Amino acid sequence: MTDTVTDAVALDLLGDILVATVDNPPVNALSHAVRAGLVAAVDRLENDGDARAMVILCAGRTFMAGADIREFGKPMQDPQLGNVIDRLDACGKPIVAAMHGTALGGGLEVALACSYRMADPAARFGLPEVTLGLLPGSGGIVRTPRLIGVEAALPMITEGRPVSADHAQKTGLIDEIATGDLREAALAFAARIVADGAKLRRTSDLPVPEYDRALLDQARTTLARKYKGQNAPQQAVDLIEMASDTAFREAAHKEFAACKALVASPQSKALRHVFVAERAALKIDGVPRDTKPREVRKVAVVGPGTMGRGIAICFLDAGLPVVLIGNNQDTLDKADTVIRKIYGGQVKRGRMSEAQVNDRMAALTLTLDYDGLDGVDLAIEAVTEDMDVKKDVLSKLEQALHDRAIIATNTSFLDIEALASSLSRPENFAGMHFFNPANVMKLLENVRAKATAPDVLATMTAIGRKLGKTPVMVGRSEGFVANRMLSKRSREAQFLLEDGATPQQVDRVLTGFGFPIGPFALADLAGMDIMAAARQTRIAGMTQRERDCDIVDQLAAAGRLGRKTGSGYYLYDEEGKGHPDPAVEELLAAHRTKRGLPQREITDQEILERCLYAMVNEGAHLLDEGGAARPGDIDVIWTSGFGWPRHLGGPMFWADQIGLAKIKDALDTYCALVGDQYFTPANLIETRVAEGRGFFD
Ligand code: 3H9
Repeated sequence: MTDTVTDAVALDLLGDILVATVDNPPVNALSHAVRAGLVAAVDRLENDGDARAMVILCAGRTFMAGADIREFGKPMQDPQLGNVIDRLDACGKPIVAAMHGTALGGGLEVALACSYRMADPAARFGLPEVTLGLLPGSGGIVRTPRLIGVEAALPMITEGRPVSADHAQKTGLIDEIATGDLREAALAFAARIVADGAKLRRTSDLPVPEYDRALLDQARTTLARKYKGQNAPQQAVDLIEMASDTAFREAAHKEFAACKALVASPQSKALRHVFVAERAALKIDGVPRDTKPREVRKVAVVGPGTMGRGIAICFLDAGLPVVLIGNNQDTLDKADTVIRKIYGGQVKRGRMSEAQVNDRMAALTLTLDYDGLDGVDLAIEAVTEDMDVKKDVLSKLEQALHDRAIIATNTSFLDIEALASSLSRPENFAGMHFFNPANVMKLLENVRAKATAPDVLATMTAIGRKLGKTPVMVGRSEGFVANRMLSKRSREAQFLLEDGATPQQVDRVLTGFGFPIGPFALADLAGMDIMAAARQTRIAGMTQRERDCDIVDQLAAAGRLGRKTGSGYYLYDEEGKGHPDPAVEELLAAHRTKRGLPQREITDQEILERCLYAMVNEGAHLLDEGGAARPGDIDVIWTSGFGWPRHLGGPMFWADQIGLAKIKDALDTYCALVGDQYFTPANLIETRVAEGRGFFD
């Protein structure tokens, strides 16, 4: 008979095996009802003379995926996860964890405290707490090295890297991989344990196996580079070291104390914010959650240039056939060569086999016309940024495709409504703004137009996920979200040079903040010719000062095209390392003299505030205009696509931590210093400050 001990845990006694089934959708997080239910299950196992062993398994799509993130920051109701784990560990009868889906964080810690672990062949196991700025706080750090050794435990704990069932069995993290039905296999496994004398196996009784201590310092160095500025990975290494030198109980207390302290840390709050914001970004206003996406079986991409080729690769990699349409044979031939070269690189790096490349190339059709579009359910145009050219392509696509096929534009700055107006089925139309290189960049800005049908919006989000991207739905606005905010940072970086800063000072401040690369080193990487051309496309909309601030053009004219010519904002040595160049100082000094701009001492604080507050203010303008739906969406865009450090939560979250009142004061100061047209606070900032609120209150 099933005994429901809490809303989330049910018990069944099958012969002499007690089965505890956790059912807490969507991911069986260890919320209060689960914790209380597991304690009740251990009580029953200990007190029921008929029960000789227990199996813990989960209903639904996964084993427990960790502590309930929504409970963090609130007073945690007893029993705490640590108490649950202690009860499992101390139980006098064996317990088998039977895992499927993803056993993560606290979920894996539950399993580690059981005597035996078995899993479905497709299950994955991980301790992703560091990705939330936390540490496994309920035994993950003290038990994993005891079970599998420090070397295998390090990447799991310090980087949150999940492992497969095969890997887990090889290292000893799990005992057995189930064949057939997991529940049946777990019951048979438990019956064998009982027949064998119901022996207990406590991970807490094991010693940490000997290991090479140099591994710890190597990990510290690698993690400092990979997770620059993040505290949790470094602390994880310290705690692994502590756990190998400290008695189990004391080590477990220290582990919990460290995790608890991190829950309250600004970095963890920021990382948890991004986790939640990424999921919220998938929910689109006006699109009910049960909206069925349209089926996409085949894709067409128009324009075999850099963007079109990258977009085609994205779909081929996701297993969809692609028709790539060009307007002359040369560009198609070039596309074929470049795509093969990109795949060749993957083969060289061991990421793909020749057979996979052949399959993908066989799924690619290169064509000069729109005739072969039968069965195409989604077409993306990636032709020149010219309204008339794009309109022409869109209407050709509309004629060639079936009535429910989705047509998307990859425009970066043209008006989405003007493009929609050229179509007779605008409900099928939207934007899909990929970033270069499209096959690498995670961010995908999907753009909704007024008439886009809800199931088209749902399809674009679903497709984004299928491509392994982070899709964020944005609205009509000039330049959309990422580029538009970036352009404000770039503007200020340029103005700061005019006012007296050096490229290296600006880059140092922004990389010190946490960006992987500064704007000027990035420009040198992209190429000054490309930067100058991009500037020309925007020049009509620029203010007089922006037009006059033509440093990019001057560098390009001087042949300083960046890394590729050995000089740009920096001078590059033979190893490709950039150095400050007196010639750039001279060019800047001459520019200031010509423009009559006095050079002044610029502080690091001014650089940071002008570059980043300008972005925050633009984000607020975008929210005012409906260009972005939520401040969290902007944070997802910037953390997934443009190098904003994840542990600082994105520009809007960061702004709230500083306080909007302080930001508004600074914006007012820069209105006086730089100009009202650049720094007038957005309405949203004004109203939120007046109400004493932040973006997220
Ligand atoms: C921890 O365990 C600390 C302990 O060591 C110590 C404590 C003292 N809690 O991602 P999805 C929700 S820290 C609450 O779209 P998928 C999620 O918000 C935790 N809710 O699905 C979403 O809700 P909604 C360590 C959670 O199939 C829904 O579930 N664990 C949690 O693509 C579906 O999520 C982790 O860090 C949670 N822990 O991926 C695991 N997890 O539908 C974090 C998810 O309302 N989770 N939700 O938007 C994941 O990595 C993925 O969610 C998972 C499923 C792989 C499980």
